[in-house]
Amino acid sequence: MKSGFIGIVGRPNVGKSTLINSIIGKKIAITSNKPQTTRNIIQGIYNEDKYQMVFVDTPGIHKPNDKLGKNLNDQAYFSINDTDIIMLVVDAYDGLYKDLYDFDEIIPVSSYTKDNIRDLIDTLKKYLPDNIRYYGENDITNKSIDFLISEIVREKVFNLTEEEVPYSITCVTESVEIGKTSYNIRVAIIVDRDSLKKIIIGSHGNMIKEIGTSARIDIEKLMGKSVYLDLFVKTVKKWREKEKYLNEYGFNDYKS
Ligand SMILES: Nc1nc2c(ncn2[C@@H]2O[C@H](COP(=O)(O)OP(=O)(O)OP(=O)(O)O)[C@@H](O)[C@H]2O)c(=O)[nH]1
Ligand SMILES: [Mg+2]
Repeated sequence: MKSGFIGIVGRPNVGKSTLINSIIGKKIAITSNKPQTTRNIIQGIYNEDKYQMVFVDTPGIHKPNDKLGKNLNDQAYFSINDTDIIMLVVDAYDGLYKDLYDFDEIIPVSSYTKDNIRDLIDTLKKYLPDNIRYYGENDITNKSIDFLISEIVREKVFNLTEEEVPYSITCVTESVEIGKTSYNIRVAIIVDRDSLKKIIIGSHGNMIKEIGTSARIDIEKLMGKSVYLDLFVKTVKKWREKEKYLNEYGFNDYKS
């Protein structure tokens, strides 16, 4: 048995979360074509008979302009200190930074076509330092179902809205109830000012309907059962600056 923790780091929007999903073979981290999508440290657990690799997705390192931004960088740096192997992800279009550092390995991959993903996994096996199983062999992430649900909703907002809107919201799963044939799930979309409520709801409720429909499809895949999804929008002024909300929404979990 060999095991270890592998930190996935890099600039925003280079494909870190897409890579972790491709390695694990399931969508555990949300992705978008906008920077700063990932806001939490998310572990993806890859299992084989004799191997367990814990991949740690991190927020992209960037120049912060609010408390949340600073916190995202802190999480990324924290997880670098806490892993056995560091995998720096760069966009191949930016060129391979071979002279940047004396890397042990450089492996070109595509998360879309899965080119070289197998090679990447096999190469990493050489560097695993531990010999215990950290998680059950059927576990794929350390995050709760509630967290994964709220992230799916946030992904839809990220992909369906523009400019500052994706950055001004967060999502919280308020309840998950098991009914006879389906789950009843309530998720709050938190905005930092009332004017954004209108944008999230959209004219005649079109936007929130679209967010809800696409989120429900992904949540049903995750839960394996039909889902009734109830979304509502709530204003919490300046939640990105308030320690209380950053704690409540899980952005300070890495400190404990
Ligand atoms: N063509 C191509 N695009 C990719 C690949 N991997 C990721 N992308 C795209 O790159 C964009 C960013 O992907 P993410 O996985 O969200 O990037 P990230 O590094 O996690 O971004 P942050 O969480 O914001 O730091 C998305 O539009 C992806 O679809 C790949 O292998 N090939
Ligand atoms: Mg990401």
